[in-house]
Amino acid sequence: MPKTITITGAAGQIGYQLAFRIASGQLLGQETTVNLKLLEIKPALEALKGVAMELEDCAFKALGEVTITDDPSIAFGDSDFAFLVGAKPRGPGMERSDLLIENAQIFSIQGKAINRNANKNIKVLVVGNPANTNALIASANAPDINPRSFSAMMRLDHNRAIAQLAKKTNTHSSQIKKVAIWGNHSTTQYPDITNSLIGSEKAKSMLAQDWIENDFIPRVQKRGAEIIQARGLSSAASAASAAIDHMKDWELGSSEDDWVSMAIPSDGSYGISEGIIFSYPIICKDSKYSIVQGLDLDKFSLESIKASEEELLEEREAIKHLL
Ligand code: NAX
Repeated sequence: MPKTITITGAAGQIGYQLAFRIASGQLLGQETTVNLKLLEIKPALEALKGVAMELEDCAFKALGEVTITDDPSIAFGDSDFAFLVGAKPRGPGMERSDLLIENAQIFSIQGKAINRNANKNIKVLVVGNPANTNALIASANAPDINPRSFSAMMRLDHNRAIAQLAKKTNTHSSQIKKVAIWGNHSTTQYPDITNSLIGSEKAKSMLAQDWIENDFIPRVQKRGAEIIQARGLSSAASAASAAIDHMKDWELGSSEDDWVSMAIPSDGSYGISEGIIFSYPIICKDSKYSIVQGLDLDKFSLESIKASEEELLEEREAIKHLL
């Protein structure tokens, strides 16, 4: 059965990476035909046409039809998987609260379009920032779709944490397991290695607490800014790669001996307010996710997690008229 995959902001940096990787079979494999529905705003439609032409020129085996549009109801028509990447960037003099409100409008329109037009079992990944609260808005505007279908991307933060641990311990990233990112995709996120393993050893026993608190955690939290500083542009290929990791694991299952990090609607686990889109350690199986339960959280972890929860509650308050 062919699958319909929507990408919003498809002419942007991340969209340009994502579309080709999905079309080449890196999400659902070579044997599943994917029909891409690419959404952009009107001024970017010409550029999007160029993206569609390049997709055609790749002659990918797994690619079916490509639709380009600026109409959300067309873009989300029969959608099985949606990557909500397009968002308004923070302009000069814009406060974080202005950014929230500007983007809130976009995600409320897209939530309604998903509700009316998508497959009822759709899986939605919000990448566009502020991703967690945008996912909340989209979900609230799609009352006929299970809220568990909406998630926000923390996988880039998760992968960044793994990469930093591998570098520090001179190991390969494949040897690092059970990293968790808790909270919001912002600098309040809590990269947690309390239960992480490097090979068969506890990461905590190999690393100084001072390095964890004063080097590792802030580095992961601020890695996005470090990339902008170096590249002059924000992370794009790594973000698209993380988006594929997120959706692929959700659909096909994550490794049995490992966790991933996904921001999903809180069910109250670990005392987090219900409903906010909060990142937890997650296991995916049978096309569903579940929160890893029963972890001990020390005082430092609890305080860090609470700070990120507070921020998400403030964000929810700022856009409550759209919920
Ligand atoms: P770009 O500015 O290159 O692309 C965004 C695209 O979205 C543009 O082509 C724009 O025309 C389009 N767009 C804007 N409003 C739209 C709408 N209403 N409907 C459809 N398309 C619309 O940004 P890019 O570097 O691709 O980043 C996209 C988003 O990802 C940003 O919000 C960015 O902050 C966010 N990120 C989130 C990450 C995460 O881990 N959650 C990491 C990477 C990235 O920074």
